[in-house]
Amino acid sequence: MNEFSLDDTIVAIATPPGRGGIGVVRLSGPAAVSIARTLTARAGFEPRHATLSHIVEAFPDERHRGEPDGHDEDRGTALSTPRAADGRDHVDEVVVTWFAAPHSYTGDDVVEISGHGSPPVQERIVLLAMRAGGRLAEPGEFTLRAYLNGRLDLVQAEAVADLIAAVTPLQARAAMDQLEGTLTTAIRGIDTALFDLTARLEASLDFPDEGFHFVTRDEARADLGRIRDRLDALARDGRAGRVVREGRLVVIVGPPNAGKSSLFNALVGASRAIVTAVPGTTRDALTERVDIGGLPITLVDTAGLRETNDPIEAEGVVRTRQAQQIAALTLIVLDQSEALGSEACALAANRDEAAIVVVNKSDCRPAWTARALGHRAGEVVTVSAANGDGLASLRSRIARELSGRDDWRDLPAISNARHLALVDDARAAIGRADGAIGDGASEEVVLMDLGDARRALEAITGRRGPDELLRHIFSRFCIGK
Ligand SMILES: Nc1nc2c(ncn2[C@@H]2O[C@H](COP(=O)(O)OP(=O)(O)OP(=O)(O)O)[C@@H](O)[C@H]2O)c(=O)[nH]1
Ligand SMILES: [Mg+2]
Repeated sequence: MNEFSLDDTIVAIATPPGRGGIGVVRLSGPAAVSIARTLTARAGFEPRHATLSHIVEAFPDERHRGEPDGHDEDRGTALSTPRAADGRDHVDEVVVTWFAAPHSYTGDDVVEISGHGSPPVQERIVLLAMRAGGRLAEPGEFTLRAYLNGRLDLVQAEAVADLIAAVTPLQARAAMDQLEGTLTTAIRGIDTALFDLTARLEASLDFPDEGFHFVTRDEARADLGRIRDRLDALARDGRAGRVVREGRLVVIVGPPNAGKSSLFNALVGASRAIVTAVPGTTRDALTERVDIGGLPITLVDTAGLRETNDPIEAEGVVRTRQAQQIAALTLIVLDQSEALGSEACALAANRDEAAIVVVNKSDCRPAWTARALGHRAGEVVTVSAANGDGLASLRSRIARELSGRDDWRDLPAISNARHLALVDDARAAIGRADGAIGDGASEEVVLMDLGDARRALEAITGRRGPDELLRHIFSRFCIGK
């Protein structure tokens, strides 16, 4: 990444690869406007005005080279090669917008060239911009510049990547919230409280005699308790936040013919898995991504669990067990229309914390009740995969089991594992500071712990993170962002 230089002008296609109604080439850096002038042969642009222009071909001969024989004689006719009044070829008709520094996404001069969404045309514009002095941007380099220019902090830059990567509306909302600074504000609030305590302890260092001069030990511990509460709340929020951001694996298990594949299809909303009345239909584990209560869930349908001599089915059962081991949550599907078999009883009895017993085929006459399993009625979820009854409750139950949340009116402020690890570091440092005050330690000792806590918080929003970390974070981005 050129040691994060801000001196050169970067260029990239900002719209997704492929064809589209429009395609945008973006330039950022000190030469952005002069490159745009060269590309369009215009004298200049007005900031924040859309200007209709043409991209003129700077190297017409080269452009025709490498095309199949026989096409060349068509070149030069008005139809195949549009020409400007000065006789130069037009590459594309575009709209150019200049966002003058510092009022742009990156904080540099930014020029956006909106042309037709045609890959060869877009690539040509990028190449011409490079010939005119631009350099091809690295992945995420526009956002990196926004960060280096102080337009975004690290949390916000990471939120940009999350927003682009979001697959559910809830993920997008949570990322947008962080982009707008919710987490940054929460962290700053905690840091301000820490700064206040630090300042009072530092002031008392100037006194020759020992003792907490500007804050009593009790007051200091009460302050730390309040700071710790705020960090604890963030850490709690983090559980739900991580599930929203990362998603989870949910595996459907149960005896043969219980309706696992029917339930899988109903949750996926498509007839993805084969359903038949023959027990042992599903052999391989099937996987689909679904949005369950806003959470990006990878749902796995598996082979029914039973003793079998069929080697294919036996391999299926092995795979079921493997999927169960890595899943965050298991749905144990049982058939209520048939008498309880030994497999069903064993599954329901051995269920651990991370499992929901789903009683299927509620549209049929029940052959048993939840009590027969040793469960209360409220512990199981009764559904009909055939007619959809109970699926809404099952969805909310899955979301609640995974995230610990019932509603998402308040979005989780924190969702990124890197941020959460640093919140934990800060909590540990606050714990040490509190212990030191309790043990009668001097201000110096307490101040060291407070310094550790502040550094951990600072690393979350990171006004200037280490280059390695920045490289890691920004390499997640696509080119052009
Ligand atoms: N009436 C009724 N029938 C259902 C329901 N769900 C599934 N079935 C039927 O039960 C049979 C088995 O369904 P599957 O979804 O293939 O069951 P499975 O658990 O995947 O079976 P295996 O893959 O063989 O382990 C089929 O005939 C389905 O039509 C339901 O809610 N109500
Ligand atoms: Mg099946």
